[in-house]
Amino acid sequence: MTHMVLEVKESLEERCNQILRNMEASLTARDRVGIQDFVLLDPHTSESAFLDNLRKRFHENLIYTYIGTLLVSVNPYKELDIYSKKQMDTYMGVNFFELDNSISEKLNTWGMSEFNNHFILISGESGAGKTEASKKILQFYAVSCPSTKLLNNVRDRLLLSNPVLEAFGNAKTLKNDNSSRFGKYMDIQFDHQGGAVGGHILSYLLEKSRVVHQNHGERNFHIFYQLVEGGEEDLLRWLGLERNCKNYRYLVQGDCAKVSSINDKSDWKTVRKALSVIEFSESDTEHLFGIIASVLHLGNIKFDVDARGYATLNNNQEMHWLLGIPNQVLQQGLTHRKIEAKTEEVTLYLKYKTNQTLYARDALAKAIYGRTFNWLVNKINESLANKDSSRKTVIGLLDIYGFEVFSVNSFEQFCINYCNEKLQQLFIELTLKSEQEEYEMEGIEWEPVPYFNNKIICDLVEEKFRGIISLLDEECLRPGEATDITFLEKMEEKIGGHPHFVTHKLGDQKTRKTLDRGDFRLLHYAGEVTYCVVGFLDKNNDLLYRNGKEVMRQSKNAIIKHCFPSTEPDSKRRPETVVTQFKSSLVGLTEILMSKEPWYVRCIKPNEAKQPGHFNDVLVRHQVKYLGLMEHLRVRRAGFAYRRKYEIFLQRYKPLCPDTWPNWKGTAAEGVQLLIKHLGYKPDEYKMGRTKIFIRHPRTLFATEDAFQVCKHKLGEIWLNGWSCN
Ligand code: AOV
Ligand code: MG
Repeated sequence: MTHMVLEVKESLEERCNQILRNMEASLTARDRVGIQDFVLLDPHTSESAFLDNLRKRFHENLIYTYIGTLLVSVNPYKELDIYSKKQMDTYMGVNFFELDNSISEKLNTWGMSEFNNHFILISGESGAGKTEASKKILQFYAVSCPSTKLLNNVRDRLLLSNPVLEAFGNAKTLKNDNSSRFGKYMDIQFDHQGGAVGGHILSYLLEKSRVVHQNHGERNFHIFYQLVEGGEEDLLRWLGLERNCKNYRYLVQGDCAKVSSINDKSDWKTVRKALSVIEFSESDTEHLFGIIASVLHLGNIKFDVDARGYATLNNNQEMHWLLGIPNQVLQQGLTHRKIEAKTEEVTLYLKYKTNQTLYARDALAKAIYGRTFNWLVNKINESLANKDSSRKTVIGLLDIYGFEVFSVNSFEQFCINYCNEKLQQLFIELTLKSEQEEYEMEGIEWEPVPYFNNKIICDLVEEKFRGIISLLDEECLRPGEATDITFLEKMEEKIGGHPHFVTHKLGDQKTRKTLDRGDFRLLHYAGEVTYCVVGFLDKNNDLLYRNGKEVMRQSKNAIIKHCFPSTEPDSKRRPETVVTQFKSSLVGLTEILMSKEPWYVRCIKPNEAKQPGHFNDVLVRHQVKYLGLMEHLRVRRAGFAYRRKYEIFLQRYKPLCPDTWPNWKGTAAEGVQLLIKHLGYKPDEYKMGRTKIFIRHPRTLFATEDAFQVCKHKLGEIWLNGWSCN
């Protein structure tokens, strides 16, 4: 046994030396290509030096740089040859100090070295590369999984769920030609051998308003254009569609149906193929495309106006048969509002004026699309469900819409930016704040690193009774009396003094920029955003009149039937508002994430022009600032890359020392002390806290882990007899 432990120790030293040699080699290359881990830069790195390093690497096509365990990624805006299967294979089983420029090497180290559940939080502003990063990560896991027929099946479904969800949930905006208009959290489930055995997707607040309205230069969701441009002749004929996006009102408001970076025809083929792999039946796809076509027809419905200004449906229309709803019912639903009678026996129908009819039509289109999207996510989840209930390791991937600022910002941007504030808050909690608090709690000497805590902005938005969400909901409860302007006035009254809130009335002293009367400005962690208050109440209420639902219940389309079930209560109570539902779903998401081990990818957008090779210093510096990267570096550099409870550390690594293996009778802390002495840890490499060991550099841990793997291999027999170290 002693002999074996000695051997392991030798291999540990050799491994440490090898890692150091590789790091030195990487240091000599640094002048040209920059350095791949900021932690290795000069201890007094300035923001300019930080930027220089990012820029150097960007121009060498080295888009990934670490800060310890955080990965910084700069969008190259061009395809790089670093994601091929061959490249990915090179990274398997190798620690990240030994390689350059790979997202997968990092993942490999992160992945399944310990049997914890992990999540990867990918953040950055719109167009910074979050969705691409999440796809690369998924691809890496898919490629690195063991291959069996069953596993390949799961792999293909996991991979192909992406183009489907992107078709229905992404759209061209002014910031990004493939902008995510919903939030996505995906769990990938692994078995003990590292095979992906299943997955599950949670989606967050789809930007439904895009179905009926797009700003100039933007598009509706990709799927509409894919169907019209790429749909097979027979299919289009059956759906009553013409091959010309310009003919559909819901597709032309942004005046940019064609986008040079997007090939709707080939994307259509990909989606078709993906749907079949995810096991959508013929009838599912028929019904699904029937709905997409119906939404387009709905947008084109014309109304006549009678002598008294009431709307009647122009009769020459052919949409009714698509959803299988009798024409009469549809007409009634779109032009009349059902009024709740107190006695229950009498039902009153009020005729709509034209603008009300248009409102009812758009509300219906949004509801149909939104509910269909949820159905789609559920359907994909059924296909990804893990059939085997044995213990799984889970890796969660979070890819949400990034922080965005347009020239006019509305309720949608408010929700998206609020969500980004929450994620920034989570990041701060888990890194800058808790990390420093932990050192204090564990009695580790520590020079505090100051940072901006955006909790003040989260509170401004979500605090009970006086936060913006509460005030908005309050106004939504006063139909007929409240307006967007009374909401604005209420904010001025209740939160006017807040340092992150400005309106026209409150004066310009805080930002010195003019504001219109209908605007309010929030000073977000990532910058100022001016929101136009128009439409906030309406979008937050998201009312679909009761008879809209009733109409849909008569549909013969199976998906619509499912989405508008007759069991859905026609609640007399008001449903929760959109933003309150969103707030609760973010609380749920935070809970999921807090139960897992976090890893971070912080994405940076190098320029606004979406061009390769352009590195805009001002833009990047701003992102480096608000993403808190310098603070993170300071904490990382002065701190410890790895920490574990003594018990867990000892349990895993005790076979590496004859004094602790197989049984150790003393306290866990004493055992760890003996163990690391035996392994030759240098005094400045670690600290012993009250309950945990803290290890400064990952390389020390990697070497220990490698030695453990060798030992595990050699001890295989004994292992099986019950002295498990896991
Ligand atoms: P986002 O997810 O962060 O924005 P994307 O991941 O969609 O941004 O990236 C925007 C575009 O940048 C992509 O469509 C690609 O053209 C390019 N790109 C990003 N990352 C890479 C990469 N690693 N390699 C090559 N091209 C890349 V948003 O969803 O709008 O917040 O909501
Ligand atoms: Mg995205």
